Amino acid sequence: MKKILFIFSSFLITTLAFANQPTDWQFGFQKAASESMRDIVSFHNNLLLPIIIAISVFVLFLMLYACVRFRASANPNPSKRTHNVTVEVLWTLIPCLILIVMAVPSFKILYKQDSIPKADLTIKAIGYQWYWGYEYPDENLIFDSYMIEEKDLKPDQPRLLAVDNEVVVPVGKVIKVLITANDVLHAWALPSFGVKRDAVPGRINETWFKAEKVGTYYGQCSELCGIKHAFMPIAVKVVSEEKYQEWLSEARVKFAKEEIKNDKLKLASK
Ligand SMILES: [Cu+2]
Repeated sequence: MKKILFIFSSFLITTLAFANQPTDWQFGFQKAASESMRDIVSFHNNLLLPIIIAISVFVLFLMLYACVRFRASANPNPSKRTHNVTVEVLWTLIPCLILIVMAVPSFKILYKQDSIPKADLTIKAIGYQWYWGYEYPDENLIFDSYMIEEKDLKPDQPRLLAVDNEVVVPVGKVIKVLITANDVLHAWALPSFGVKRDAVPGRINETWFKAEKVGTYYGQCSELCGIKHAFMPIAVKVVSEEKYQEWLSEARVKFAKEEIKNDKLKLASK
């Protein structure tokens, strides 16, 4: 009993402390950090779960009822009936209705995610075997983002998720993400933002998110892409506008895509 209580309490505590990455004993989704993910979670919790539970309970009841009511000892001469029009119409119509009830809100969420509002910042994510490369096209930035090996982890860095160069974005801004790949299929996915898009060589996919809370959010490549598929995590650091500007002025020097002129360099480092 003590063990169960311990597991339960540690589950609660870790869930609260690290809401934006997978946790031990996690049950369900990671905590939502964008409107899009909140939509997904409420669709799942308020509509899908009740339907799933109701169907499971109903089927279980039918099976138990059939086992007891039509057991061999109670039915020495089994019925030879093969068709029942009413039942057949019902078991076709009711599942159709259930699917329609599920499809309407599901498509609403899909279309909402698909229509990208006016972007405040555009980022390009490029999948490589096996790491992610990022570009900030409007800021002349380009950098690679590699997973930190287990032996090099700092105490607050999560294993298999922490990277050397995180994507830094300002909080409360619409971030448009252009996603592509250089070699094979990858997928850029961030559960807390409800974002997942395939990275396809020769094609640019796009998605967007608006992070509502400051913090570091982790995701992973979600398309089986090769031997080190599990070792190309995605880390997005959401910061305040001032912190973002600070980072930007450092990054303009550190990650400059094209050579910057001296006066620009001076400006950037100010
Ligand atoms: Cu990949």
